Amino acid sequence: MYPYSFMQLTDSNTFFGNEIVLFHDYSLASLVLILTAVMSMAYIMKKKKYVTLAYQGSNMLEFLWTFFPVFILMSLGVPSLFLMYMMEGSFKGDLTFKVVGHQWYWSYEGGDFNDFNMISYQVGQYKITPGQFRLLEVDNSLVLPYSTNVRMMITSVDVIHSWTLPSLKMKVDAVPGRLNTMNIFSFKPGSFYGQCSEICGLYHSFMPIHVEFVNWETFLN
Ligand SMILES: [Cu+2]
Repeated sequence: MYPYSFMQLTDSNTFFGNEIVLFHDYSLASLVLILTAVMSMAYIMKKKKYVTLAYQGSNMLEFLWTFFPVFILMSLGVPSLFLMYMMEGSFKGDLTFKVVGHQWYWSYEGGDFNDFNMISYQVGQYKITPGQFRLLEVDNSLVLPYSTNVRMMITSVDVIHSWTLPSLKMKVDAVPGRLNTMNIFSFKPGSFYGQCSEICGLYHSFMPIHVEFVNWETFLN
């Protein structure tokens, strides 16, 4: 039996992540509202034939069923675009890291630390120790400072992968020949897991992502 919270999105650890969760809830509420309205109107029209006759040639009805859908679409579109530009903002972060997708592992390079170069493989399911997560643990996890703007540049060297961290509400396609940018800002220290989210071949399920957020002092020492 799962706790009730498992049915919802994971708790987010970024400011825009909270906005995304709110936007998701708002969209879902709008959908339920529309579905209820349309279904009940269909039901009423089927039951009472005179309703359709009473509104024939009604300008007010024409106006309303043009105005409300436009209003709903605007209320979905504006926050959606706003969130998209907020997440992909290309301002320079305090730190920059490069993430490279490979078949089937991730490698990380730190632009601000010339010699930082690391390969992150999954820990096989027969090698994990008690307390570790099956299929999610990696040998070298990426350590980042929390409460800091970190700019991640994501690319791939073979096929399309996707670098994803659900609790940071982050999902960026790693496309060969292209450098995609996204900012990370975690307001909490912690250990976050993710998985490649673009079907990339035989071992697609076995290239997990593990990011640990620590404070600056721990990060530098
Ligand atoms: Cu992949």
